[in-house]
Amino acid sequence: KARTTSHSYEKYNDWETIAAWTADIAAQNPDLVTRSVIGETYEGRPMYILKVSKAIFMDCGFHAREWISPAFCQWFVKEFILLSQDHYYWKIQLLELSLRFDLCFIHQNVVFKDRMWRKTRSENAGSRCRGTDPNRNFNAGWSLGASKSPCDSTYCGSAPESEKETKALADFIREHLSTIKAYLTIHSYSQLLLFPYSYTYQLPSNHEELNSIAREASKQLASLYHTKYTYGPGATTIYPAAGGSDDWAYDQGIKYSFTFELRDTGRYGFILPESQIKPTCEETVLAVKYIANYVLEH
Ligand code: ING
Ligand code: ZN
Repeated sequence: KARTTSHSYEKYNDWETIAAWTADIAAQNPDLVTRSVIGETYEGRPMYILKVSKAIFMDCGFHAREWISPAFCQWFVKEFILLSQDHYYWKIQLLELSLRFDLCFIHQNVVFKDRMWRKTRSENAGSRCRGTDPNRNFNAGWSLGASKSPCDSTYCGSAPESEKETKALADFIREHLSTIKAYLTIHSYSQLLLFPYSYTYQLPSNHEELNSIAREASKQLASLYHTKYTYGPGATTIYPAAGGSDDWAYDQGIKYSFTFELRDTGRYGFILPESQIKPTCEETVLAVKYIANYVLEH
């Protein structure tokens, strides 16, 4: 019997609570969920993967201040478990849907000292400033137009994969390339659905397909609360930026690679009230389900 414990899915849980939850949810649903560790953060916290199945890889919590992102991963796992009880409804999806969720909580304890912290926590040689932007640290046009100053919030790091966190994630994806069909990375905020490229204005070979998937996923998302998403290649839709994980995953051969920027568009920004966790997660589930089903059918 599937169980989702007494966890609070409509709160911003701290790292310890989320870590304990990953253990509980796996222990209580051994036929549905497996937990493993892919590495640890600079400050020594384990990086957990919850494997629900295997064709889609989704990560949450890249950036510390984007609290809605881990909240969404928790919600999605709960939803998956609850819906899996209804075998009739999920018959097709359950048989075929294989999802990997990386719950990659990079440094959430810091969050309580500096709510707007974005980067990793590593020390930078010769600088008083800490941290590298994990989403500028992948080997995808690395350092092109990115900040080379350790004090900036988008510092690209001393080398591609210089950070333990990005190295662990990249290693995991490289090892599982043959099974991962889609890569989804959850950020906030701005209500955008982005796809490659961000490091160049060139369009990927399946641009039209990615564009139509994003169009339909945005439509599904809006069907619940009319939340309006903008979609398109990162470089022209948000800003040119090198070293992002979605571009890197795409260039590794994962042809369905998307970055979500969840609610809102700036009224609350990173400080999205807890009252918005439920609607944000409900609508985003629709878009992720659409992408998952599309990918599994192609
Ligand atoms: N936005 C992303 C960032 O890292 C992004 C946007 C996506 C950049 C993909 C590069 C590649 O800046 C947030 N909110 O972090
Ligand atoms: Zn982010």
